[in-house]
Amino acid sequence: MREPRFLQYHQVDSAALVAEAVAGLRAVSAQLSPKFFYDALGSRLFDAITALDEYYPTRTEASIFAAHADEIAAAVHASIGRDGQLAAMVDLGAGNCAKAARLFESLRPRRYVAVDVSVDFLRDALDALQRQFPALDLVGVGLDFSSRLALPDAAAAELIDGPALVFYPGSSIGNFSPDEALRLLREARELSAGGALLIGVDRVKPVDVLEAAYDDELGVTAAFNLNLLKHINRLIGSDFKLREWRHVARFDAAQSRIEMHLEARRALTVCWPGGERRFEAGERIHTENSYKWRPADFEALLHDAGFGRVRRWSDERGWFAVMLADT
Ligand code: AVI
Repeated sequence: MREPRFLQYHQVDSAALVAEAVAGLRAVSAQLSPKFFYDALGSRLFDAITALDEYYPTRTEASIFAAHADEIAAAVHASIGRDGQLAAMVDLGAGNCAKAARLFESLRPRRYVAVDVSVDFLRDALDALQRQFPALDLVGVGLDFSSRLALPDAAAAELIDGPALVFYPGSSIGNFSPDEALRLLREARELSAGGALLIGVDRVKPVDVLEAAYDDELGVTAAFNLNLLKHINRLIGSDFKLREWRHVARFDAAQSRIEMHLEARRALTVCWPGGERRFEAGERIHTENSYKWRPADFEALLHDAGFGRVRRWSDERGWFAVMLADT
């Protein structure tokens, strides 16, 4: 049996993370990057979010892949397949690799390249996948592609040795602003080496549905948002008290995005070694944007990024879209 290979190109630089968090707290409008959600507890809370009744994206996307599996596979093979096989499938933000693995039988990739910020997240998942798919060439790549998506030249030449399918599910593209999304899509097109992109995109829908998805009755999303402050306390030694903050999630129709914030319940001061920040009652820390797209606008973005033909699948309610873009 083959063994998965692991390549780490990104080391987490904790001094840079501390500097980023402190700069965000000192900014006139305080902000903390959504990457601070994902400590060990935050990742588990996100998994719990995906199981909530109100959080429709994960289950709706899965239903689209299940309902249109054959059609999607046929479209991928018609675009880039060779003899019914794909040279490579590159999974961005692969996590537990489950979404990609569900497509292996229909897509039949020769190589699966799972990209995530740390290869350690990928080890267990790839070891288990190798037992299930002994002939598949499995590669885990540790890379933070949030500011730039590119493999070192030698790795790209070795791993992407034919037109590849870049897979970016889960509406993670929604956590990028339109300008950042355009940059990432251009880089994904480049990485595919003449292949295609299969991407999950969350659609604009009634505000009550959107706001409930990001402010659920059980308070799991509130816990996910507040947990960021615990992570920051550990990272920079600050003294955020979670009971003094409340979770806020609102849809901004003009920007077509859900915004998540943490709001101070009263006037307070947060201290950390070497600094402090006063917050007035009601003052907020901006923690996340989640953009919702009209399919025509997202298709236009794909064309701006250099992609050609785009095919699209949706659910009956028109809440989510899976798009396949040819290069
Ligand atoms: C990871 N990302 C696609 C999620 C979203 O829907 O924007 C993160 C999330 N934030 C709150 N709930 C889920």
